[in-house]
Amino acid sequence: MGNPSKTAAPSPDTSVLLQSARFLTTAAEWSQLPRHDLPEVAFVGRSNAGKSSAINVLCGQRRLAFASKTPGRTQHINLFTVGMGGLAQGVLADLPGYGYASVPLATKQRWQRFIAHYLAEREQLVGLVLIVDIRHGLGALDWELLRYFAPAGLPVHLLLTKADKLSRNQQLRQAQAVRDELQRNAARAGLLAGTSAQVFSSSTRIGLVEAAALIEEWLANGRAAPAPSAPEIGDTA
Ligand SMILES: Nc1nc2c(ncn2[C@@H]2O[C@H](COP(=O)(O)OP(=O)(O)OP(=O)(O)O)[C@@H](O)[C@H]2O)c(=O)[nH]1
Ligand SMILES: [Mg+2]
Repeated sequence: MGNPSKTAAPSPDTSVLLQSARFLTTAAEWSQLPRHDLPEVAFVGRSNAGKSSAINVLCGQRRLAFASKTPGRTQHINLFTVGMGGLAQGVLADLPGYGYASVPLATKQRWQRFIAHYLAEREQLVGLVLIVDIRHGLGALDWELLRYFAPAGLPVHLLLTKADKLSRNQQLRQAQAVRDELQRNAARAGLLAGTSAQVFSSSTRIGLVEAAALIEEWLANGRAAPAPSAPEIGDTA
């Protein structure tokens, strides 16, 4: 399997803002996270789901986030700034993946605490991008993470990635199944600020334009007051 990040050249089909992404810093624990007052969007998902590859392709850069065949590669929260004309306008955060069996238990528990703390307490967050392998759908650990995040009262967007592994019909079927699952379970998990899901591939760039536009919109709108509205299911296929 090729590394899609190696083929992702800068491209006009992603947003100009995201293309300006630059490495900011890396944090192994809460105290190392930079303080800033910019809107921040976090990328989370199971180990090896394709988070770093998605960040690379969304930012039109080959090696911004470190993508790897070795699961558990991203062991810190890596942060990137985006902004035009030298002015930082937002931050993207690449989180360590969860669910990788071969990580020692103590390490796993440390990451888990860090991720949970980050999701619940990071004031700069404006939205969460959850990366899910379209072939597997949402798993128990994804739902656990969503429950940690729910009190933040912020929107969640799912990138159903590695869609290049499925036929178009299978992609649409899987996307519908995941949207149905979100509709059934989001409110029970406490997610009241909106959930949406779309088909995506870092290899073939399926869904790139829609995903980049949504993230850019989140960054542009900044931190909104938590929405008291009923859950709403997007259908950006
Ligand atoms: N075919 C295909 N492979 C992909 C896609 N996205 C990622 N991959 C591959 O999946 C593997 C993991 O990708 P990463 O982006 O490193 O995944 P990650 O979620 O950041 O992984 P950790 O940081 O270890 O949690 C790599 O071998 C990638 O080349 C995709 O859209 N299609
Ligand atoms: Mg990674």
